[in-house]
Amino acid sequence: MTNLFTRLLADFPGDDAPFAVLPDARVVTYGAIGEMSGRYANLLGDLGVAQGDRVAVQCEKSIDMIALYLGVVRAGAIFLPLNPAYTAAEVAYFLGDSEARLFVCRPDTLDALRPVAEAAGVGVVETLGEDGTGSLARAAARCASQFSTVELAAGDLAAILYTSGTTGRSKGAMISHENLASNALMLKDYWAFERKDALLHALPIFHTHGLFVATNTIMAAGASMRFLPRFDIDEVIAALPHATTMMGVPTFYIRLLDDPRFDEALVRHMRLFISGSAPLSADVHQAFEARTGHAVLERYGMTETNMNISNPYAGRRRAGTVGFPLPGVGIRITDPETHAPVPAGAVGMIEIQGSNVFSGYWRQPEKTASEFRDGWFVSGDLGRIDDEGYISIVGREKDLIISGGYNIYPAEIETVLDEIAGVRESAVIGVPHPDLGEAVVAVITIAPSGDLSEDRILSHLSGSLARFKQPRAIRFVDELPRNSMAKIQKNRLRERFQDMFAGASPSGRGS
Ligand code: MLC
Ligand code: AMP
Repeated sequence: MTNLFTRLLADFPGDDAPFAVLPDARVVTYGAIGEMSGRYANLLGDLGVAQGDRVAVQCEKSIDMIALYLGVVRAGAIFLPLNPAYTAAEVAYFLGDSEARLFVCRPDTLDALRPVAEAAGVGVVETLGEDGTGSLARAAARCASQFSTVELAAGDLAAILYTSGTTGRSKGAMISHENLASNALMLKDYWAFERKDALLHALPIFHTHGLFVATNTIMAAGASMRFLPRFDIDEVIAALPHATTMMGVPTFYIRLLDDPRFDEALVRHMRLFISGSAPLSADVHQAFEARTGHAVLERYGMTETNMNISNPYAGRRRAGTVGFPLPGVGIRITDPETHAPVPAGAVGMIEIQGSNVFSGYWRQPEKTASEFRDGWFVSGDLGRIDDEGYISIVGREKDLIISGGYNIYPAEIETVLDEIAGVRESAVIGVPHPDLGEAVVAVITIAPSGDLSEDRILSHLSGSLARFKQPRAIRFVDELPRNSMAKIQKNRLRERFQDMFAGASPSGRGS
């Protein structure tokens, strides 16, 4: 019984139990999602997708996309979700690198993406719309709903999620059935999810948080979700009275606090608010508790490891900390150079071990080897354990920006900037932003003869990089600060530009 699907549903709540309540009030039961996933699993076989084949999906959030995810898992194929914001150039890389067998895109992007998929060698291209339309959904409707879930070995892969890197190309994190099943079953108990819980689900489902932490944990508990297409403040406020729990990135909580309708009465009935994917500031944590009486439960995870550290459900949830190692997860804090454990209370590299930790990066053995030390995964995050055992994330050794819960690697943006004629040098930094936590800013030096404007640079980037990675501002400087080793001192740039978004209100979010 190693298939993730079977393990998540080991304590099956019954065919009639609600699984998801959709925005139009339609209720999808556990029986219905089981049948939908069975149809997709049968269809995959008809399309020639075999066990271990990659199924890349770039679609809007929908219940059919969840059913497709479960169908892929049941068939023993590998689910590879892609952010709908990715450009054709970005998709081309993911399809080629993963050697996907099937690519599913939105009906309205088919014309643009079919040639991209064909050039990448993908054999089959189908479509799936957010309203359950598209060639894949039509074909699935003609398939049998009964499917015998494939038995697998624990290490077999369920998903590949691409994460960018500090250098070079994006890496596909290989995530197994065991990684996901062990984490979801543990989280269900640790966060006390029960059948009667209803999770307000406004996260995207192409990432760890919305797909694995939210959806898998709900299935493991036999609970249900209020399934919203995205975080829209009006829809979230309308859905809160029907939910018992919510999971979100810090931007969700910042936006809720910025809305006067969000008050104690609206959420008095709620059991739990969970935050992760980016740091929740102690200020936001305290403001939330003052407004609602609820202490947000902050936890820490990664694509490569799922969830690692969490504040307690029953004990004190400490603002500015991520809590304790989760059951079955080993955490050690080490010297970044020597990897020897640091003295108690000192800051060091967070290293992780456990059945939640991925097996490596798709076809990048050297990269995999360089991120593991003696069987411990080196997170790139810096942390400290206090004398009560609470862990704080105090910084990152990796050059990474987290904007609204999305990871953005400066190196990727700098590479595209440096290709622009007239750009001499670039340094991309994260600057504090009241809505997104951090916003991307590019600091540039241009050639003496160059007459590059901010608009020209941004329009060049728009063809290559997803919108969320594009800088919110460009700053031109004569010289980039460097240390004695000639390395750009990004900390000095961050200091110089740290107040540039200080005046913007959370709801005035674009700028
Ligand atoms: C959207 N935009 C962003 C952005 N999201 N820009 C920077 N960072 C982001 N996160 C762009 C839009 O394309 C738009 O472009 C402009 O910003 C304004 O959009 P918006 O309407 O304000 O954004 P919105 O659609 O409301 O989205 C913001 C958000 C969303 C925070 C609700 O990004 C979101 O749901 N984030 C969650 C990400 C997540 O799930 N991360 C988990 C990763 S897993 P334009 O063209 O209009 O200017 C992980 C592991 C773990 O990290 O531990 O969980
Ligand atoms: P991702 O690669 O998208 O999975 O993002 C993982 C990264 O998000 C981690 O390595 C951390 O840097 C960051 N992260 C996740 N949760 C938290 C948190 N609660 N506090 C601070 N950083 C976090």
